[in-house]
Amino acid sequence: MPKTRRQPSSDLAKFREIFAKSKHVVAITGAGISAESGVPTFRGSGGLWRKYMAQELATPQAFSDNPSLVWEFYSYRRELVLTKEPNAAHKALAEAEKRLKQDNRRLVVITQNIDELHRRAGSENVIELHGTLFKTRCMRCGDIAVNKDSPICPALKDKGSPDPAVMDSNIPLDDLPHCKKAGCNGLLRPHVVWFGEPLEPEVLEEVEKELSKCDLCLVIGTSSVVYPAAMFAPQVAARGLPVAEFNIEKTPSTYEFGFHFEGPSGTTLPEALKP
Ligand code: BJW
Ligand code: ZN
Repeated sequence: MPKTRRQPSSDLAKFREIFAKSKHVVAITGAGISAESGVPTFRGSGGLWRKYMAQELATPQAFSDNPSLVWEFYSYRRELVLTKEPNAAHKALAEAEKRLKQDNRRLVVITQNIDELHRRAGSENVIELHGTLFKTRCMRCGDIAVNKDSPICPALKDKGSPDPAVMDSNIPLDDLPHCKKAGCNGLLRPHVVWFGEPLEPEVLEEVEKELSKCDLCLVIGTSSVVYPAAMFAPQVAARGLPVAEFNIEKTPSTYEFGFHFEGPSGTTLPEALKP
């Protein structure tokens, strides 16, 4: 016998009643929220993991095998994101955060995205689970530095994204980004979380704190398949709290949530969060 599934509600008026009374809102976001800004997702049509094998670009092994190839991928994405702007969904979250704050209420964004579009939209309470495209980490001294250079180094200028048919790149190691700390000169890597790497403990502690206090959770534009992020909203739902998903399609977690609003978040979210 198939398990009976409880259909989530799409009653916007009911959601808005709950939102109006909520004191502490957590919004978990993924690549889908930036899709309407022109940033590719990972798993949907046109997604990066449809074109590339994740293990060839987003693992520590991939970086140690071919740092030049991995840097091409991240340098291309840095340059792309610099040409993009936050969309109506990013702005709706930033505006709601400000509005709630005036009322001594709180909205925090927990994002899997590394594009910084939430910050550029004006959100202040942002937890970046998987790091950011615009920080580097030194493989030798561990220094983490903000880096918005465009291009990040001359050798990566106009390199484009890796060719999926070739998946090779041979920029000499010396020409890749290196640490500027006195006497170090170690190879830099993007300060992002790859598969098989743990998320930073301080980041997870912050997430835990926010989730334990929240009384409403929004899940926006994520396929909810990558852990640990995929378990955050189901944990909130399991405490009997309202969770609302905004996505163009259903996900493996949809039936655990109270609300599901189907459609592009640039349209559905501003409507749901408007004053
Ligand atoms: C729209 C829309 C529109 C489109 N409007 N919606 C437990 C069980 C099973 C596996 C694991 C487990 N625990 C750990 C694992 C392994 C692994 C994992 O989860 N694997 C799964 C794939 C099975 N996790 C890890 O390895 C993590 N590390 C970890 O857990 O460490 C533990 C450890 C402890 C101690 C020692 C060692 C390890 C790390 C995960 C890192 C993920 N990294 C990436 C790439 C790096 C950053 C980058 O380059 O960008 O992060 S992978 C990629 O997926 C990226 C994303 O942040 C992440 C999530 O993707 P997201 O955001 O959900 O995007 P999509 O494309 O999947 O979905 C888009 C959605 O939007 C879709 O639903 C669309 O429908 C929707 N959409 N347009 C609204 N307009
Ligand atoms: Zn260094």
